[in-house]
Amino acid sequence: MSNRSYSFTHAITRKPGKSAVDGLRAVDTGTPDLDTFLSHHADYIAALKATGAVVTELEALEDFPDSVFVEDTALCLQEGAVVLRPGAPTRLKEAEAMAPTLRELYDEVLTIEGPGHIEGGDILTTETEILVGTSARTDDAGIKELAGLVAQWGYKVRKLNTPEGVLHFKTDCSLLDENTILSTRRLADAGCFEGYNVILVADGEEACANTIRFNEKVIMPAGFPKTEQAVREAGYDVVTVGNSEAAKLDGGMSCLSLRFSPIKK
Ligand code: CIR
Repeated sequence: MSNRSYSFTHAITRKPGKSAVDGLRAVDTGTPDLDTFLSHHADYIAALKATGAVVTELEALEDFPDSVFVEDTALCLQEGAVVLRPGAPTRLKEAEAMAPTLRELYDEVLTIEGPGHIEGGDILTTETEILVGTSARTDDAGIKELAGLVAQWGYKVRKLNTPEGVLHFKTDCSLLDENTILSTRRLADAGCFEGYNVILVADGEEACANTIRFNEKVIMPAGFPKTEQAVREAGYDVVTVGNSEAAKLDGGMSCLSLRFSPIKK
């Protein structure tokens, strides 16, 4: 069975900078501690590498407090990458800063030119389709432009709604395998995962719905024992990584990397 949606040879990460303390957040739950953030970030990279991935580790960009959350800057597929257009004004130019790295790794790099906006946190690539949630950061025009670009590589884009008050579509869901999605109840109840198996995160553990499947591992944030157990019991090989500091900035496991296997000509 093909599994291009979670088998990856490469990842890109970016170190959190000192300016991360000024990162965007919906609710202030305290200032992230940079040393702890750096230590969690190193654990995260080690978890990616342990699956066999080559990780491009970029230096911090102090001008962009949220630039550790590289996922929002690009959509990485096998055939090429698309530089996105973040809807948060303070993050718009982060995408441009990622483009040279993508050009080193891919033959083809396309760009969302606007006027629409789209962030990677709103995009869930499954084996058969690309699901994109509209949100405060991602609008219809951004989704339409993305759909037009990726059609040339044979991808279908399906537009959905991110639940009200939720930052990104993938704040509430993750891909576990070809047919299985980990989701919060509120997102699954919206009916967007028909045809997929859904594993629900435990009530009260919604903050771990943002998890990643990376090769043979499911990388989950630490501290969500009921959901971790459910995912293990479903047969997945789980590794947990501390996420307390990224969580203060509404960030989780997917936000911290771009994951892909570029096809080089
Ligand atoms: C932001 O608000 O943009 C960052 N503080 C968090 C971004 C999280 N990214 C993601 O879910 N893909």
